Amino acid sequence: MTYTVNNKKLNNWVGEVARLCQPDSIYWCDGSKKEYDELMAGMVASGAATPLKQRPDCYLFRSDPSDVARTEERTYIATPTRDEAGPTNNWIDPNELKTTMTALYKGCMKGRRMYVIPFSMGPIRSPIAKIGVQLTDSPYVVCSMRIMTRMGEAVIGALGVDGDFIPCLHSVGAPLAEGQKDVPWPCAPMEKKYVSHFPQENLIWSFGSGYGGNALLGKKCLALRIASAMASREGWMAEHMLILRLKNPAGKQYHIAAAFPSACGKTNLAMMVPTIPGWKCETIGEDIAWMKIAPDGRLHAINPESGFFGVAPGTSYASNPMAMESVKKNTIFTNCALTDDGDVWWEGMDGAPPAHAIDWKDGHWTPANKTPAAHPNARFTVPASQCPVICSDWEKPEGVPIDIFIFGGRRSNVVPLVTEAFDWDHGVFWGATAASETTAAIVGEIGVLRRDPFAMTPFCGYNMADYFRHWLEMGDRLGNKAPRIFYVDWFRKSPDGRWLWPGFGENSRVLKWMCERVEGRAGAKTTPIGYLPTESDLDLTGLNIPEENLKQLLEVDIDEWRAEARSIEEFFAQFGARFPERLTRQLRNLEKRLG
Ligand code: O2Y
Ligand code: MN
Repeated sequence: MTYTVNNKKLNNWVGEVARLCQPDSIYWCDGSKKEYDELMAGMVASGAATPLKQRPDCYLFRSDPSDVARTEERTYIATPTRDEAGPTNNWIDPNELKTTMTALYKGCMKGRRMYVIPFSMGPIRSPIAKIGVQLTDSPYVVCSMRIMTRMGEAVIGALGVDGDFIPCLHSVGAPLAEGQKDVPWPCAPMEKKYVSHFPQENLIWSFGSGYGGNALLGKKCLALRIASAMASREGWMAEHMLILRLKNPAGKQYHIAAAFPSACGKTNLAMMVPTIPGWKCETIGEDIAWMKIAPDGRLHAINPESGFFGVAPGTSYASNPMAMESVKKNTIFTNCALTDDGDVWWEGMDGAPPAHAIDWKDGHWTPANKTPAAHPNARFTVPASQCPVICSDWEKPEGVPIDIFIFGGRRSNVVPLVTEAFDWDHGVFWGATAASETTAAIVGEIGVLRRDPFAMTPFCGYNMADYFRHWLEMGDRLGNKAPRIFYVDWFRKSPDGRWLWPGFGENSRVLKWMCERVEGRAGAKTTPIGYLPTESDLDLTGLNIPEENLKQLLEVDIDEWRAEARSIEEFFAQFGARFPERLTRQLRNLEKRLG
């Protein structure tokens, strides 16, 4: 160790875990570039990482084929009672779960080194930030955490002698016997994987997976599941939201936080290049927002992360030029394909596919192959600071004041391009009823409509009905300083399956309408589901879009919405007595307006 740790809770916990997991050695991470380079060099030497000739300081990793995404069915919220976790979470009694996992952790780090990673979610010492410490036996996780969080010695300084932290225990669950050769991506079989949260203790235990949200515990586990439970107890918000700053030609700034389920183009929207002349978008965050009511009475947001863990397939200069520019150096790629000239490639990248590549399973691949070269959930892990449109205030400790909330999902029908909520409660109703067609970001069936309130179903660390109540109460506290709420669907299709809206940079036209609504300048028509722009309320200058598309994008089909209301009623029923009456009232009001 190159620094001294005087925090008793931390020293005791590290000793206790070491006795249980029995690593060969313990290494305290300082967070330096030198340390990162040494760990990478070790992984290159062992065959776990491949340096990329075409991109400076970039590495490719291939995961085990069984360990490619978040595993929701192995993710648990262990509250004292099942009711506290609610119907949308997997629940196990905390004592039972600890007994099972303690047995798995026993000796699980034999033959490996245990790394201690002190990290801060949010700028170190920000009033909104929280400190975590992850113990892990994966050097890949250490390097990824260095990108995704503020990590190392500086955090130990901020923790001090008696500062508190969130303990995050992680093991890939693959001990090595004496002389046993390691595999490139060690992990445990599915039935031994656990991603466990103990919200009452602010504690995370993850076992058996080395991938993404299962293993980089600052992200989904801490910054969403544990933080959402803390936020509800402490009166703030931890949300699955991007944060962006939009500037109009006069230089006026609007801060937007938007929640979309996994793989709905959140990263693309966060870094969008507006097509409307004079408008500019700057990125603050692309996945998670932590928000507190500031002394000015407004909701201020920070991005608790310091990197992007973005989906590679589909990312191109056409869909997200800023992400493409971001990943030119200092990036970890996971499960992308390797080209013969030493670059990465994935489906949906610009240009023609390579004539030959090594696919994510380390096999030979040509365009004639039936399977994709990159896994659909292949990822890039990159410092946020490398994004060309990163906002100059993205690390402001007090955050930025939010003007607009957007909810959305991937719906090929029913939901219009954009709708403004009548008021806060109506907006919360929109958030609570959000739905999306599933994609490859999680293990499971693809293309099924799943209701995903606030895009938080996989990430809410307590009963979702209590979470809805928390949103309603935050609105009461914010009063007339509450952000305005909108709902969007960029993914509408015509009956014959064509996209109706071009999306990407053209979405700035919709954002412009929202900003003008905030200013009281743009018009709207009142419909049973909310305020909708008419064609003339949207700035469509220079956009060549068929009249028929616009008609479909901005219409409310009463019969479809009556069916939607019935489906919402069924969805709400699962929450039972804990469900807030104010949201039932919203549903009844919708039914009345639909007639
Ligand atoms: O954690 C994973 O394996 C992929 S899921 C993910 C990664 C980054 C940002 N968001 C998500 C998500 O599922 O929402
Ligand atoms: Mn996400």
